[in-house]
Amino acid sequence: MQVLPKGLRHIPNFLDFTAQKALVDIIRTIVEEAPLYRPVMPNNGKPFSVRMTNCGTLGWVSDKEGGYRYQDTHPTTNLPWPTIPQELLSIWNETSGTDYQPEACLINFYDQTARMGLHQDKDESTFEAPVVSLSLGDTCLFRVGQTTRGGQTKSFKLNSGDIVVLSGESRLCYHGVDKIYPDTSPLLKNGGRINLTFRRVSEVT
Ligand code: MD3
Ligand code: FE
Repeated sequence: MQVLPKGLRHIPNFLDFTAQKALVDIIRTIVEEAPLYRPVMPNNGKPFSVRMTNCGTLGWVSDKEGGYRYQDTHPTTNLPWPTIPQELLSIWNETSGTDYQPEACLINFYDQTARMGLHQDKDESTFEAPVVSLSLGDTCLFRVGQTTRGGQTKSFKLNSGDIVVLSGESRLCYHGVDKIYPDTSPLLKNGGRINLTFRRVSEVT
């Protein structure tokens, strides 16, 4: 009986506190150029509890009219997304096991009450490439299930500095964030959690 999907790799404490601090400064400069905004659900327009922005040639967005998709500009500034800084590309290069680069880095910001329901990441044109995730700030309770809704799920905590690499079968598994544990990390002045997900969107040729 296998609960954790094949291909999921959790690397606790990949970054030490000093390296985490440096990345938070880098993320701050990205957010100055591409401010966090609150996406809404397709169809019903219900706002996400998570605020988001992106860097890369493509960024993930959601709105009522256009639905979930990738686009090359920020939805409120209409400017191209900032490029992915080398310090972030290095994380992909050290953990993804690929020799190509990600196109999108989605930056999710969770305040202490934010959550993300169980979903699959299926808006990319390729599922061959892995997804790499980095957690910063407060600890969360993360849940991963199977490739079909309603399958068995397993929960575990993701701490600041942890990496998760999703490749192979795990790439299309349902997953979500059930809760943030307030005040579990001193990294972010006002608390909360940042998650970066690096993604390949278009096919690798
Ligand atoms: C497991 N973000 O942005 S990242 C998302 O912590 C998203 O913000 C969560 O799910 C967060 O879409 C989880 C880790 C992650 C990313 C993709 C996965 C886990 C995954 C794809 C398949 C299975
Ligand atoms: Fe996801």
